[in-house]
Amino acid sequence: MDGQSGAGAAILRAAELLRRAERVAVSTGAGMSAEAGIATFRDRDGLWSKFNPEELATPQAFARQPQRVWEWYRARRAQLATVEPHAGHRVLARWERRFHSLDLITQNVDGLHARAGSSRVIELHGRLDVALCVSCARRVCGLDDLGADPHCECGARLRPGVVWFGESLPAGAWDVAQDAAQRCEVLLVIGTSGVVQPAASLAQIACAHGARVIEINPQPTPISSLAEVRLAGTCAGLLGALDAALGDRP
Ligand code: BJW
Ligand code: ZN
Repeated sequence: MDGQSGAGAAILRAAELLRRAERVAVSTGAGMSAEAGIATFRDRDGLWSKFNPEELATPQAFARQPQRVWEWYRARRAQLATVEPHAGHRVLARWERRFHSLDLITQNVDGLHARAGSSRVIELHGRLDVALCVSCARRVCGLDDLGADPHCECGARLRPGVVWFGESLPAGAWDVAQDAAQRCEVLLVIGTSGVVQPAASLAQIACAHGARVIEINPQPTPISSLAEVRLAGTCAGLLGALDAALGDRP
């Protein structure tokens, strides 16, 4: 079954919830970028099936083996230069003009939402195209190859500008995301396995504040039980179908 077939009634229900909403929040995970060609983490062929997160995505791993960690991030940064946002990213970018307010929250580090034209993206886990000095406040932006063990002008080591396990989220990002979840009437959760905190808790927060939750994911997740509408399929096609079902405003 492709992303759209069999989902007609659910799409109409989701479109109805969205049509009545003024304040919408969207929370995306790695599944959002899968159709752009970027691997997810926890799917059968995902990154964590080939790599051990404890050896690559913790501050302890970086302290132990900075060159090994940078090798992995260099490969992912190089891949990022070869991919493009897909139609689903562009639908979400257009929706900034459709709703009174649209808060787009992502766990993704690939910057594809911004590249598709979304102007305000709350990035909870940082960005692959940023490197940070571990000592001073310097940020090095862009996808240039920084070498095997890059260092800052101040002499300290640079690290990937992403959030590893056990680290806090970027200053302010979690507060803004939490606020968006509390204020929205509809939360659309797309392509996340819903196991990484605190991002996964956005659905509970939204529900507790009276929002309706719509989930787009080919697989059920811990968030599914909170979803009033579950669109079981892939996001590029389903977001296109949802956009078409919404029609022209109003
Ligand atoms: C499709 C699709 C298609 C496929 N269309 N869908 C117990 C012990 C130790 C620690 C903890 C603990 N309990 C909680 C913690 C904390 C920890 C945590 O949650 N761990 C759990 C895993 C156990 N969290 C943290 O440490 C976080 N920090 C923290 O909590 O600080 C304290 C704090 C508290 C409160 C407020 C503020 C701070 C930090 C988490 C950092 C996560 N980092 C990573 C790596 C980023 C860098 C990098 O990319 O290298 O972030 S891990 C990885 O997982 C990445 C992702 O953003 C994140 C989430 O993954 P996501 O997006 O859900 O992807 P997948 O692969 O899991 O799922 C993809 C989904 O898409 C699947 O469901 C598919 O079905 C679907 N899909 N194709 C739609 N086409
Ligand atoms: Zn520095």
